[in-house]
Amino acid sequence: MANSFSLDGKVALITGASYGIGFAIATAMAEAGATIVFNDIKQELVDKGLAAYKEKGIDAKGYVCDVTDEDAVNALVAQIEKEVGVIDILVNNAGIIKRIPMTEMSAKDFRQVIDVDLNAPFIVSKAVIPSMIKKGHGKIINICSMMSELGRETVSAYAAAKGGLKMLTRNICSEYGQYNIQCNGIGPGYIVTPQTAPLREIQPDGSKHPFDQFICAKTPANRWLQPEELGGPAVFLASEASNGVNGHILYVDGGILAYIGKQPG
Ligand code: NAP
Ligand code: GCO
Repeated sequence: MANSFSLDGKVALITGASYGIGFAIATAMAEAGATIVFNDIKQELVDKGLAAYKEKGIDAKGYVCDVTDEDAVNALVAQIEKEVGVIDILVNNAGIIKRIPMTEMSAKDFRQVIDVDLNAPFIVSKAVIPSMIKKGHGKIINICSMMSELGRETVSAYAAAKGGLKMLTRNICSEYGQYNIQCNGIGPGYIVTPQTAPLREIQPDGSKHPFDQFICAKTPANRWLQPEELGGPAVFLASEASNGVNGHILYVDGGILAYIGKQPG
């Protein structure tokens, strides 16, 4: 049984994986045997990532690439195929958020979030699928969100993108399942990373940020999750153990979506 979770001999590309969730997923995949390739938008982030992987004893390859740039992505995938091998596992992890009330948000900002969080997973998936078809298998994991299901104030673009990403996941499954490609999503709950740091800032009086308290009250586990808690679910969805799972969003949220929330008082 343990062998079906092995990623031995597999090449995994994790986008935007210098730190945070992408780094934790890549680390878990390396521990399961995969060769790790990642990209980030700036050289300094790639360098930071390479140093962090090295510290963990992982021989990762890092590249600078903006995932919204189709020509750059096609060149990256060709370079990886030449230097490392055909990509067996793609994790569309790179993402951005802009927390702005919708009526104050410019269309330019809205488009930028959609570009990184939705158009880019389309661009990168499109670039890797032809070789996956030729090789006879492939795994694509899209990093979705609570906002693939729920809305909240200030995140209209992010929610629209992550909701769209859930449906892109189901469509890739529908269109390419016949080629033994499984495309699934992971919907992280509230995870301790720099992206969510502003929501956890200690207040001037030393108390917890109201949003921090709100999330704990909404989570049966009563806490934020750590990036490492996404490692096991990601390895499962990248491995043969999940060959029958396709078009599914696996929410790793400490139970948020199952819970009405703690009653006040
Ligand atoms: P993050 O700050 O979103 O990390 C994403 C990485 O992608 C960063 O290194 C970022 O670079 C990079 N990136 C941004 N735009 C890019 C582009 N155009 N091309 C290439 N790389 C780009 O941190 P995270 O919290 O680990 O989030 C990872 C993923 O999980 C995102 O998709 C996020 O939406 C999703 N997620 C996060 C949470 C959470 O609670 N943290 C929950 C659910 C889902 P910069 O540092 O320069 O921006
Ligand atoms: C926010 C958060 C979320 C999380 C995550 C939830 O402002 O509500 O940033 O959107 O990052 O995606 O799953």
